[in-house]
Amino acid sequence: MRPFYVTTPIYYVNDRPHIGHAYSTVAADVLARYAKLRGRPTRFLTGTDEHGQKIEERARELGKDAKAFVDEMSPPFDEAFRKLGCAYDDFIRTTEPRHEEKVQALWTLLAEKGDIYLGEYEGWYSVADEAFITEMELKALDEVTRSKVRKVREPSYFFKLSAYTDKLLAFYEANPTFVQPIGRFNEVKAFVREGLRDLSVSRTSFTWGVPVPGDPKHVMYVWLDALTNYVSALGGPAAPGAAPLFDRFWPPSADVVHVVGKDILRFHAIYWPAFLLAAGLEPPTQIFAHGWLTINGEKMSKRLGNFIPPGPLVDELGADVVRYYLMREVGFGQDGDFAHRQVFARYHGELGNGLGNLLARMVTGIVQKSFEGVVPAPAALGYEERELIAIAERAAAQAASHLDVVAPHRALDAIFELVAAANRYIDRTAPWALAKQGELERLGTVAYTVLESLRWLSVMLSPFMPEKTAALRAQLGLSPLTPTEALDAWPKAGDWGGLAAGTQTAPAAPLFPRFDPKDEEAILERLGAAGTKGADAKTGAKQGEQGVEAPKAEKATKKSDEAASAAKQEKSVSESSGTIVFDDFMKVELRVGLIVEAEAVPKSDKLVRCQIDLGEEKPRQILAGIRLHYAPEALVGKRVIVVANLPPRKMMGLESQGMILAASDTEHGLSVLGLEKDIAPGTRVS
Ligand code: ME8
Repeated sequence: MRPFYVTTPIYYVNDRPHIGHAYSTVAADVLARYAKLRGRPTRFLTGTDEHGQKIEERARELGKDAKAFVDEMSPPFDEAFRKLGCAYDDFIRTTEPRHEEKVQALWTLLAEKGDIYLGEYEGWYSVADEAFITEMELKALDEVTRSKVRKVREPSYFFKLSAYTDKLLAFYEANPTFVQPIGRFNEVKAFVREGLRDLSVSRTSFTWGVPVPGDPKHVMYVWLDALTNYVSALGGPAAPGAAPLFDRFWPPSADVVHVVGKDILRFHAIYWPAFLLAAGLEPPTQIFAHGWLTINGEKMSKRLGNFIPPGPLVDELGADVVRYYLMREVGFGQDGDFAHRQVFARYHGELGNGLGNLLARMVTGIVQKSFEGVVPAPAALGYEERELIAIAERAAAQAASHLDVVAPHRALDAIFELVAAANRYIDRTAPWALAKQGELERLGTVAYTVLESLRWLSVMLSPFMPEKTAALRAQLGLSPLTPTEALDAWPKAGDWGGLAAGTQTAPAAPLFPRFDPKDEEAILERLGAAGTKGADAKTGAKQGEQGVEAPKAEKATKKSDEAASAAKQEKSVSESSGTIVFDDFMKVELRVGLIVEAEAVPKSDKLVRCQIDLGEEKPRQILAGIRLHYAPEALVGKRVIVVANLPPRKMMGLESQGMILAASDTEHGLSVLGLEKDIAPGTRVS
């Protein structure tokens, strides 16, 4: 199996760790845990970026020696990430000798190649972003960042970035998924196509950095230093055979994904591959640039005092709830909002009512009472069981394919389809009634089917919630998962039945105990979020994407203004017109359906009986009052939108298992809602 290496940005130690840092690191941890589960040799790196003018100045402001300052500021990052359950293999600090040596080695390779020359830099330098910026970019900056911009004129070494314009474009062409999401890749390409200027890669006006080999008056530009961490942590650059980790986990041997925020895409997608190409090394496989988080609709800023440290959240809710929320709330790649009240909404809804109840209903409710806590053997499988197994198989296949392309939010969507389906299955098969009637054989089948679904869920959710899934497995009587290299543990079609009948379950406290509203308010109070709005004020992931041109401070500010005003607008709408919250909308399960059969219902002039493929094991029968507007045969082959979670309803003695959406007006009559593209049957509409 192909090795996998995933990294986070290394974080500047001028500040304390906050939820934005946690976001990138948790995402990388999920990817690493997933790869390990699939049996891939996996390595996961995070760390801290400790050189540069910004940090030197911060230490000076505090009256501290720079080294003493970074030694004090780096460990809290490690602690915060560990507390979030992030299981990296290495934590690199750029002040470590193992790193500094390799930065100098990379410099030497670039110099030997003839790509470095001595000149003079005259222009603007943004200390906040540690970036050389143009006059135009300067104008676009917000006030705070602009106040930290310096006019610089100093001797400087330059890297011949201009010589890499065409090489980079050719590289992008040959690697069409090098940057994700694709919209951001297009912006990178457009930027490079404009032509690149040589890049200043050393500074002489301060000393807190890695000395340039042979000319120690210069320290290296902090981004050349920082980017090198991805290889220095593997012992590279190094000749083949000299650094086993580098040989194993850097291309061409491995797939490498750098998870970064969109604010630092330019450095990763342009400078970094250019340095590597110049040094004769392969660039990473992919840069995934995720979006920007606001907090309760506001930009995180010192002024607002809303830098949310992850620690107190973890103390109150546990690491897994925070991890789950971060991965679930915002489409990975899009901007979004971290809203404290929304954490509770998801906690109570999907985790408590969805997953937690499923477990409790079965393990504590049925298995304990009717089977003395022992997993029963299933008897003959009926349609309901086969349907649930098909849903489990589909969820597993879809979740895997989403995780393969770094779409953790979509993977969770797919996985929670199984949670919902298993709960529906319980509702439909009514195990309590079976218990009452003493139908133990049938009850055994139902219990087994739910327990096995829970086992599948414990595997698929383990990258997201390692602790909770271990607790879930313990209740099922299973030991924690131990990913093994070369052994793919992801559930697949044909794996159904892995839970051994006879296993002794171990009912325990609820996985996601309920907080009553008073407790919830008390927690919010302690987290300093009592005055924040609920889910209806959330700005969500609807915001546009940002370009790569402008430095990050400007982007974040502009974005947050939009976010804040969007939040305000949404709030006033919901207060004045009784709109529903987003979660209520999501309760309606809209799906793409393909009409495979349609016939008129005898004795009815309105009803058409349709068989609609919803991606389930067999088509559903749905009755629709559309005969006056559509000839039944004209409906066959149409894709329609179906409300898929309505209770079955009888019409003219026939059961209808859903509803087709349609609109009508007097001019056109009725039209069923369709799709412009052939989206697969069963796909959720949202
Ligand atoms: O840029 N939303 O470090 P940094 C989402 N040292 N992600 C956020 C975020 C937010 N509001 N705030 C921060 C640096 N992040 C350099 C990196 S890499 C070789 C050197 C995350 O401390 C996001 O991943 O400013 C962003 O890219 C990173 O923290 C910036 O961290």
